[in-house]
Amino acid sequence: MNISSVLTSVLKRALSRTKWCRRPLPPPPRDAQNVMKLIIDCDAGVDDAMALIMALDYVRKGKAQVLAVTCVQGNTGLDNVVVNVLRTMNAMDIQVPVYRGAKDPLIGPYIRHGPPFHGEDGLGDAHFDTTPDLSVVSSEHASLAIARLVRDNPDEVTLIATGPLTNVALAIKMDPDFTKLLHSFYIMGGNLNGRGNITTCAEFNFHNDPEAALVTLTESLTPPRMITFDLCISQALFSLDWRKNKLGQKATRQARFQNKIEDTLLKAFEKYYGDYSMWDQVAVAAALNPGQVVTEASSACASVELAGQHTRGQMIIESRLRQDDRKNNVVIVDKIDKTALENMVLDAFD
Ligand SMILES: [Ca+2]
Repeated sequence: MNISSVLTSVLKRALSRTKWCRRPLPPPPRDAQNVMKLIIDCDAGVDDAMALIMALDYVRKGKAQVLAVTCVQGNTGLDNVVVNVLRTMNAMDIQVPVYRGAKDPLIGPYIRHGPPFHGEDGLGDAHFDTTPDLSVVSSEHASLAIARLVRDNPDEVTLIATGPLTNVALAIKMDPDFTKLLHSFYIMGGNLNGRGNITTCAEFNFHNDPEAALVTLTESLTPPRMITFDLCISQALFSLDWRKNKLGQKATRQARFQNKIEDTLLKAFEKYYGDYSMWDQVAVAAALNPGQVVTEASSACASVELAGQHTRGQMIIESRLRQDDRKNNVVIVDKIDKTALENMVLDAFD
């Protein structure tokens, strides 16, 4: 094979993932009152907290209704996640329904891999004098609630998953058809090029529960829109100076809360990344405002490695050309408008 044919082959391969869709994603539907309906499945988590504040900002502005925040193990254990979600809502002084979900991945117990990036408690081990009122948490399991709420609001709900996909996969296994009734579905998780952040080859959310990620990607009847690790560390980077001296100078209650829980994490950003990266915030921004935030997206056929010694949890994209039976099952968000993301973050902390 000469150089020219090699280049042609590489180019064709690169285009093979992108030929189905290269346009901004359409805005979510709004009801007669112009309110979009959200379910947020999260493992809060410092970036989940900021993402939740962004969604609640849309609630206080009357632009969104959060039908449920469903909690899953991940950045920390389930009990901490529930408390962290309640603390975040208290910081915004907005209460929405909260549900407990899976305390373990589908297979095997909850295991902490490496030092906890978000602190032992998931919110940077910041000290709080009060404990949220846990009696407000619903007795219904998160997975049941996800399927029920989507069925109660057909074609209206945007599901945003910013943690391991355990709750979502359980919901799919119990009620596969509910995913057909989603308006849209966003996932922060997975990677494109075998570069990981929890292992060499895997992104944290997928590595935490690879079986759940596989079920979700291959069995959801609404293709999820993927906010990958690759996207976040290449296009959602802000300087630490911006984080500390622009966002960090906001004086609202939610801004003081975020500064407090992120204090330790910022030191980790300085040490490991050199910049401030957003992850879950990108998924929520894209879901709330896809017309502005998402500037390029492409359909792809994705799976998840379950067995690899080094690659368990890695997202796999089928890119061979001669795969006529390939079924695209995800939409990869390729490019975002960083300014739109920045403005949404800054607005949420006003
Ligand atoms: Ca998360």
